[in-house]
Amino acid sequence: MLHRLLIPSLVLWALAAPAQAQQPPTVRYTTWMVVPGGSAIAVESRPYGSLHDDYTYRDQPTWSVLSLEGDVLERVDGKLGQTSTLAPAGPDPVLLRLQPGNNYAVPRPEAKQYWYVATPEAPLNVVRGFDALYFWLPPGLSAGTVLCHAFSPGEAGKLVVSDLDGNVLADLESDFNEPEALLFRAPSVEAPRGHLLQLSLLQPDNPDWTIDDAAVWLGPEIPGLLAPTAEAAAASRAISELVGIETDWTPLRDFEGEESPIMTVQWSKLVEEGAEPPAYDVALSGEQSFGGEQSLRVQMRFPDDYAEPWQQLKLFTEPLEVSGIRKVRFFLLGDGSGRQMTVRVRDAGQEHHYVDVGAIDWTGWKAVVADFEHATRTISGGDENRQINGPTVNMVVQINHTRDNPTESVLYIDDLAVQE
Ligand SMILES: [Ca+2]
Ligand SMILES: [Ca+2]
Ligand SMILES: [Ca+2]
Repeated sequence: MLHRLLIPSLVLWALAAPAQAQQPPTVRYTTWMVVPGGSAIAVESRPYGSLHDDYTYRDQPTWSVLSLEGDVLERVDGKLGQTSTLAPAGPDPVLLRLQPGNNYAVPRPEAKQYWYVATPEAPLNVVRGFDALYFWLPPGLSAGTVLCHAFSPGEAGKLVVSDLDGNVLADLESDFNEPEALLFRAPSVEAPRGHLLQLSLLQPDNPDWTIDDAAVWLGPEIPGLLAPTAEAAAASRAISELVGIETDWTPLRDFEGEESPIMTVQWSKLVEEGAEPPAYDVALSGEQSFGGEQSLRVQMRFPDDYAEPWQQLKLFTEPLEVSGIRKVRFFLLGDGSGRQMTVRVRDAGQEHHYVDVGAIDWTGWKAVVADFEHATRTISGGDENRQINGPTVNMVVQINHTRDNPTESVLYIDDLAVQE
């Protein structure tokens, strides 16, 4: 998992800005933080019985300091109910891995700025929620998602995203027995450096529910860092770069207006004569959107007696002006159909680059990222220089159908962006 979080690079950064007084969150299981080197971190171990006097866990609490390359620099076996102090040497930022197991930990860094990691791979495992943590929504995103999973029945929560003036952008109260995403729209004010937003996880209003254990993470489109202050959230960009989270996306198409950027729609396989062809309908739609008011609606429907073992729907964009492409990202409203998807780029030299982006095994909006730099990719034809060359490329979204998949899917695509 470390490799997904980290990239080897070390940079110094200045510490500034005062912290706000706030009770720090209580964490459980395994939770990661990024903290500045050269300042101490007090980690308090709390037994499970401090909140629940009906049970005792003997789990050994363990606190580790790791370099951003993933090397363990310090490891402390804590004592249940006692506070340990970690003292990473400065000045480079380090990762803190807190493993209280089934018991609890309350970390208190001495530094003014620090960050809780809250990614799909490494969520913040928090106990009884938190009033306010802050995050940075990078420029170019008109919306984002926050996810929560409180797997125990009866345990629930209320997620609230607000701006720094306390205006609520979106909220969601749920039992979160399965992971659920809260979709929020960015404030409409111009923000060339991105938005700073506040996240709360609160006691639900439903009197039958209580808040206890919950995993919280930011959608993959947002650097997965939650900070104790807005000032620290403003420094998330630099930290994101240190831990290998990309933030520089160039928006290409938002699927607003009248003209669809999809130029051609095709099935991969021809249908035998006399057989009923599968149907598709691909058009801009106001039914759903990730950003703005519209998205691309993609419907595909197969006859019940469809005999082919597989088929593939291919959506070709119009020429897109880019100098090159390292990554492609778009948002997809999934239907849980399990259909496999591939993103292809045909570059200006007629070279085809393919990356499989996995199965649509989710519902709701989620970022889909095709990494043409690092992921396993197939390249064929064209100028054979194995690079995606501009000045224009065509992108192709390829959606598979096999006999295991349902006979109908309705998907929505929005906010196509690239890293050049
Ligand atoms: Ca629950
Ligand atoms: Ca849109
Ligand atoms: Ca090429």
